[in-house]
Amino acid sequence: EPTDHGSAPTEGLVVVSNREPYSHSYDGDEIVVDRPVGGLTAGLDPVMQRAAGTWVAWGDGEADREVVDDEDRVRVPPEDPAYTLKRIWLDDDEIDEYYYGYSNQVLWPLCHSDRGKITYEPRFWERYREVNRRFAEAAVNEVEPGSLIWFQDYHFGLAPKMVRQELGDDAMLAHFWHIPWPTWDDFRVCPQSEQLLEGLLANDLLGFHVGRFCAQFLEGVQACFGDAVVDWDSGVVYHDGSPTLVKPFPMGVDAERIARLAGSDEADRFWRDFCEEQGIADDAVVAVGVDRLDYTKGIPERVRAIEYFLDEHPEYRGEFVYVQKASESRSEIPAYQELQREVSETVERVNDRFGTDDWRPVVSITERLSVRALYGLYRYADLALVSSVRDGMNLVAEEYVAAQLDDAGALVLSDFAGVDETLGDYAYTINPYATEKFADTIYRTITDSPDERRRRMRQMRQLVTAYDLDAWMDDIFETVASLRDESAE
Ligand code: GDG
Repeated sequence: EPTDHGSAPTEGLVVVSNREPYSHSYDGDEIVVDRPVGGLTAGLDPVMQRAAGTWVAWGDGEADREVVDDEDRVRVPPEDPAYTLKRIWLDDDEIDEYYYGYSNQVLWPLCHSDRGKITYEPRFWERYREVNRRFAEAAVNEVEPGSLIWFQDYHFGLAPKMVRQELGDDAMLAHFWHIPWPTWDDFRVCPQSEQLLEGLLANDLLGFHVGRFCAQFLEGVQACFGDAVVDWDSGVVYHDGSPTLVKPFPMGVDAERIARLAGSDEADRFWRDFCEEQGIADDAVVAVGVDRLDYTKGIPERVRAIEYFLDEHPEYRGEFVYVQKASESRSEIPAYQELQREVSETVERVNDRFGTDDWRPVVSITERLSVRALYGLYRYADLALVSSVRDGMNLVAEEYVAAQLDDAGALVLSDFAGVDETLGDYAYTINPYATEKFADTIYRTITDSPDERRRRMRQMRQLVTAYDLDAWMDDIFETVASLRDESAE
């Protein structure tokens, strides 16, 4: 049943994100459109359709250029146009320096408190600023009186201030930062820490997944600017202009849709075929891990824990299978190439050590799965292993829970993932670096009574269903609406 998004803007919403909600590509000579498959873009699409606003995003690829008008706009969805997609083109240098450079080799490791992975070059920063300026200008061109501009993520740390300078106090600006915010001691490593904080403080509302990230942001602002005043009860910070409300909004998933698709025939079929192809026995204990291949996800740590588990519990050799669905990501960046090597070497070692003619402890899949296939994998896996060393939220944990139609599975969860704040009381908690305890927890999860596992899963399913993606968006839009009311008083 669709929610009505009571406080969602009904006109003039402008969304700014790096990825686009619809992308066009060539299928032979024909141009086809790929639509949003999941997560935020899919969830926001119906809101945008009702708000009839504009989505500003990076247009990637040749076919994307073919379908736009002379202002680089295209109306979407194609079959029943309801809103405007405004595409921003990035040339090779911009992709290299703004996207792979500042966004993913400075801000990403910085915000995940991994300073050893930061590669900083002055040209990255220059380009990040230029690209932020281009997106900001595009957003400014799209606003109508009363518009809300909603920025997504760390690609746009500067754009809010640029927009504010153009539009003044009348504009309503909100930003959701999807990754962690580190302590000030970690953040001040960044040569542009001050400019970034000022960029973000131009927002009326700044959202993070959990309270800890909000507190760390506010502490940073206080440490950086002598004149900043933080009201810790409300989360409002005053610095150089209008106030910013900093508030946690733990992101949810479309739990109802996931459950529906996890129960589909395609999901069943995928699972049956998959087990047959991979030689996974009917009564095997199957654990699953689903990630982008990213060094924040704790993948080598996870495989080492599995190795330790098989060392300690030889009775599970031949019985336990770990299915790793890891998709290649940001492969242009050396740290990611390094990780790919480390993961495949670790997997190979474990498979060589324990594997037999008819059993492989680790089954790796790298190709992208359809959502139905993915939800089938979630549904039938006995446990999910989420072992991030840092993670803004981690939607995989929530998706796994949403797909547990029989409440039979168990979630092994790192308490370094933001989602631990939501599900931590009922998940089996681990520290990904504590290999022995991680292995122990896998054992405990498998050997706990089915009743205990069910009890935990039922609680988690309730949480994930109650605070789903729609609830998350409503929460943000309601907060914006209340800020509007306040400023009108
Ligand atoms: C960032 C933050 C935060 C993966 N493989 C396939 C596939 N996926 C989908 C999953 C899930 C998504 O990718 C991954 O989301 P995560 O939340 O786990 O991680 P990040 O990509 O790092 O996202 C994170 C998130 O933003 C939202 O704010 O939670 O902390 O790092 O939805 O299902 N989907 C399909 N096939 C695959 O093979 N269809």
